[in-house]
Amino acid sequence: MFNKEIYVKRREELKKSVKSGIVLLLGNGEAAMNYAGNDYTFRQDSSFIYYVGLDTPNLAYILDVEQNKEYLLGDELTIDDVIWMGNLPSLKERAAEAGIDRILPFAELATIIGNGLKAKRMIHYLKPYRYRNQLILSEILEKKVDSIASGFSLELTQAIIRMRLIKSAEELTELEDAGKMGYAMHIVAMKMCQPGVSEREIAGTMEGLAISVGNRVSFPTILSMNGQTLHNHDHSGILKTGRLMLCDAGAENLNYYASDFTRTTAVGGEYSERQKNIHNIVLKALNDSIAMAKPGITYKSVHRNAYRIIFEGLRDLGLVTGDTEAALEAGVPALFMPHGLGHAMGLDVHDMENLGETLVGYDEETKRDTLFGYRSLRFGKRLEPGHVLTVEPGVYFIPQLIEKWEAEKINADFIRFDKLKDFYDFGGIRLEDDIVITSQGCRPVYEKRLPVTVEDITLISSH
Ligand SMILES: [Mn+2]
Repeated sequence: MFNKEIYVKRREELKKSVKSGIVLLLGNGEAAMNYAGNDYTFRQDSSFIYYVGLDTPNLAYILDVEQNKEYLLGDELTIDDVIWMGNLPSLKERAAEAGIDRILPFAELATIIGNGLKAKRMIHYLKPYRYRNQLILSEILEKKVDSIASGFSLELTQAIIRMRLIKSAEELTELEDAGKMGYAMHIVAMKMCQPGVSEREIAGTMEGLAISVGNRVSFPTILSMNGQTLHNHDHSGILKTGRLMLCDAGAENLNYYASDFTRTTAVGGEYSERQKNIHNIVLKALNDSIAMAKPGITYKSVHRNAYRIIFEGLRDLGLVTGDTEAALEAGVPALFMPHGLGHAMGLDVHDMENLGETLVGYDEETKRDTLFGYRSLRFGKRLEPGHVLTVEPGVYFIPQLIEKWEAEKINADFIRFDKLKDFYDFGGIRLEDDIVITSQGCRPVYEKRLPVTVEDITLISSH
């Protein structure tokens, strides 16, 4: 937790962006894993963390804009809580840590919101992503559960997105710390990437590292020889010489900030000519994207440029053919990279995705594309200093997708389907770094870059 002045300042700024009504930020509760009392590790809501900083369950924050009063709602621990779970500071003391003077029992939430409804005041809440919070909102707002999601406050959501997207100096320090954790995890994975080692052992070791110094992994680790499956959480494989191991993983540090890196390592550090060629195309797309990222440029244009590099690289290898501009218009590179170049990152690895991916990543000026591949870009808008983004180009050979395009003659003029048959056992390569946009361009979030060239990865993994 930062010092309380930071939270006070953030809430003052938030107050300026919401004209009237009652702002409600619901913290998270515990979530039962297989029975009540055997819970998933507690994870506080990120917006609650951003404005209040307290990471214990069953809290809520209320700001009455007109009355200029704010409250922390929660319940004091019972003697049973203390016996089983340990002592905690009182609610009053916890509120003071966040710079909040007024406390109320959690049950008062219904009264405050009920009175607000009677007075026909606007109740600003964020779209819930957990059933518990959906049910609480349904009850206190006296609305059906299925109408809660659509009734969120756009005004509050957009105000929070504006603030959270620009990372302050103290946030960048936290992100750097998460980057350092992610770096250590990936170096270990590269070293362990030897024939006969199981994917599970490597994924488990990485996760162990994350929880040994921080909160957890920032998302379930993607680690597989079958890197063509973009979010592959199946770790049942045993590494084999000749294959690639794609590993996309990151850490959440003790203050909830995330990192997210991807490296693809040849098992035992031995790359074939074909693997080197594809790796170098992805590496060029990564490096050129980083070189291009600066204030004033849309991330959509950086994504398109990455597609250009991938198309031209694959054309040099004889896998595609034709004019670059025409291929980009037709979305040809999406066959090989059916995902976006990157996303915002912060307290969430996909920052604020719960508030609405398109609200975070697009605006009036930059609209989301509808074409396959382009439409998967989570963040497309103009870059500003303080934005933190991932850059993660990839090239994959997904046999089912290639066969679908071949059967349906999709972009058939551009694609050498005959040549692609040889690549059905290739898997995929993705390389991902985390950057922060500066006044001039961008810099890595964590100063040390993971080995990224074939030569440097080989040095680590063929020891
Ligand atoms: Mn990512």
